[in-house]
Amino acid sequence: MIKCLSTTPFNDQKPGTSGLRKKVRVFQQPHYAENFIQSVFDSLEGFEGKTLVLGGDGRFLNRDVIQIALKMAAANGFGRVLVGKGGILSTPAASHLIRSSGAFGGLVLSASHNPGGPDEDFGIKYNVSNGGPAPEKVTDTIHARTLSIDSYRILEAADVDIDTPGMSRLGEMTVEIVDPVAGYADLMESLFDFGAIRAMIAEGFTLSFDAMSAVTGPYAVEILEKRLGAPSGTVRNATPLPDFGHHHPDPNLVHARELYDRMMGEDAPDFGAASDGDGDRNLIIGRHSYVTPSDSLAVLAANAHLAPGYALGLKGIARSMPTSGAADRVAQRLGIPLYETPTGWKFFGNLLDAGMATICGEESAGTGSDHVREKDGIWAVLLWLNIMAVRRQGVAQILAEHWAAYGRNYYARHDYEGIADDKADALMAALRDKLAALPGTANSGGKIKSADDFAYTDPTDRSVSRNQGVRILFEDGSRMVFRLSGTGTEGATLRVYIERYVGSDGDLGMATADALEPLVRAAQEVADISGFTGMERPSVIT
Ligand code: VG1
Ligand code: CO
Repeated sequence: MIKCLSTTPFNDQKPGTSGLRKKVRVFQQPHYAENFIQSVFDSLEGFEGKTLVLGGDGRFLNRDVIQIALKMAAANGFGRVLVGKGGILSTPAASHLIRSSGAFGGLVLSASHNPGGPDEDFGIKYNVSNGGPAPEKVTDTIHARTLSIDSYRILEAADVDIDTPGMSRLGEMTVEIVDPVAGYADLMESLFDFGAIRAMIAEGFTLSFDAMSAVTGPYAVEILEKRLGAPSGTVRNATPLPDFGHHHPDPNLVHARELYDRMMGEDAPDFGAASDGDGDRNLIIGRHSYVTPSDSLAVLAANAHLAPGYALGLKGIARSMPTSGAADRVAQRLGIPLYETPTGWKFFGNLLDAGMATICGEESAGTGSDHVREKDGIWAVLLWLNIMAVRRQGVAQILAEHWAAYGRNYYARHDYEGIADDKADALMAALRDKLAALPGTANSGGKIKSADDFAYTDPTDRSVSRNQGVRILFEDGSRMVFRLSGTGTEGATLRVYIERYVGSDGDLGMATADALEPLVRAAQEVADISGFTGMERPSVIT
C-alpha cells in the first residue's frame, strides 16, 4: 500500500560540492532522508516507469537508506530500480551503470572521503541520465523543494533482499539486484591494454593497492588480482566496512600513511595506489616517488594516447580552478583547449557531453575521462599502469621526464579544519574586501599581478557560477587560491592552494615545502589566517 505521510521541512538540506552530507545522527532524525529523497523526486520530470540506479559505498546507514529509497521509488512511480548487490556501487560504477542501462538517473549513497560509522558521516547524491552529478540548476531546485516539502510517498512493504542477484517486484516496480563489479571491470578492459599490463606484472613488476576498507576493494581484487594477475594480497583492506575499520578513507599523505611509508621503504613495490570511500579518487605513489594529483593529471593527459581507449588523442582537457596549471602546458603542446571550471565534478559534465573535453581532473586526487561522468580512482591507476607498460619506465622516471619537458608546478594545499563558521566567513569576507586593492602591491610571495573571485560561465549553456574561490596571481606566475570546503559536516574548512611554476631550465628538484615557503608566508600575510582562526598551521597538507 502506498502511504502519503505528512512532514515538515528541514532547513539544512542544501547540497554541497557533491551531494548532501551530514552526520549519521542528522540523517537518523525521523523523515530526514525521506524528505531529501522526495525533494529529489519532486524536482524531476518524466521518470514514471523509468529506471533508477541505486547503491553506495557500504558505509553505516547504506543498507537502511537503500530500503527507504526503494520503497519511495516504488511509491513515486519508477518502473525499475537497479541495485548493486549488497547495496554496493562505487561512484564511477554507478555512473557507468546509469549510462549503460539507459537509466533516468541514480542515487549514490556516500559521503565519499569523509569517515563513516554511527558518529561519522553519511551522504546522498543524485546523478542525472548522463551518469554525472546533477548540475547546479537541479541541485538548486532540490534545495528549494526541501524548504517547502509537506509530504512524501512511501510503499508499505517488507524489506527487499539486496544480497541475492536477480529480479523481484516491489509494488508495481521491478527491483533488479546486479553485480556491482563485472560491467565496470569490462569497461576498464575495453579502455586499457590488459595484455600489456598483465605481461608487465608477470615479468616481476610489483604493486600495492590500498582500498582503505572502502568500496574499491571488490573492484580492485577483480581487476588487479583476477584479471591482471597480480598476486593475491596486492589489494589491502579489500573488504568494505561500515566504518572503514575506523580509518578515514581519504587517500592523502595523512590518511594513507601506511601506503606512503611502504612506498618510501627499502623494499617498496614499483607502484602504489589508493582510493577513497566511494572509489572516485586516486592516490598514486611510485617507488620512493609521490605524485601530486595535479601532476598526475598532466602526465596522464600527455600520455593517454598510449592506451587503446585514447589512441585517437584528446579533444580537450578540463581542470578545476584550484588545480595546478601543469595540465595547461600539456594542452598547449597538444594544441587542444584547456577549460578551467569551479571545484566539483558536476562542472565537467557538460564539457564531456559536448565532446569538448576528454580528460578532466582536480587537485583533490580526482581524475577521469569521458568513459563515465564521475572521477574514477581505478581508471587513473589503470591508465598509469598502461603508460608504464608501454614506456617501460617507472613513476619517478616518467615524472622527471615530464618536468624536463614542461617545467614543474610546485604545488600544495593547506587545509585548516574545524574553524567556527562565522570566523571562516569573516576571513573570506575580509579577503574579498581587499581584492581590488591588491594588484600592484607586494608581499613575501612577490608582486601581485591580479586578484579576483572566480566566476565561471559554462560554454555550453552559458550558466554562470559566481564566488567560486578567491585567487591571487603574482607577476612570476605563482598563485594562491582561497576557498571554503563544501563537503564538510562540522564547522568550516579553509582550503589554501599554493602554486609556483619553475621552467624546465630551473631547479626541478626542490622539496615542495621549500619551493613554496615564501608563498605560504604570503598567504598568512594576505588572509591573516592565524588572526581569524587562531590556528598557526594547517591541519592537513596535501
Ligand atoms: C572536495 C574537493 C573537490 C571534490 C569534492 C568531492 O570539495 O576539494 O575537488 O570534487 O571534495 O570529492 P570541497 O568543497 O570540500 O573542497 V569526493 O571524492 O568527496 O566526492
Ligand atoms: Co569520493
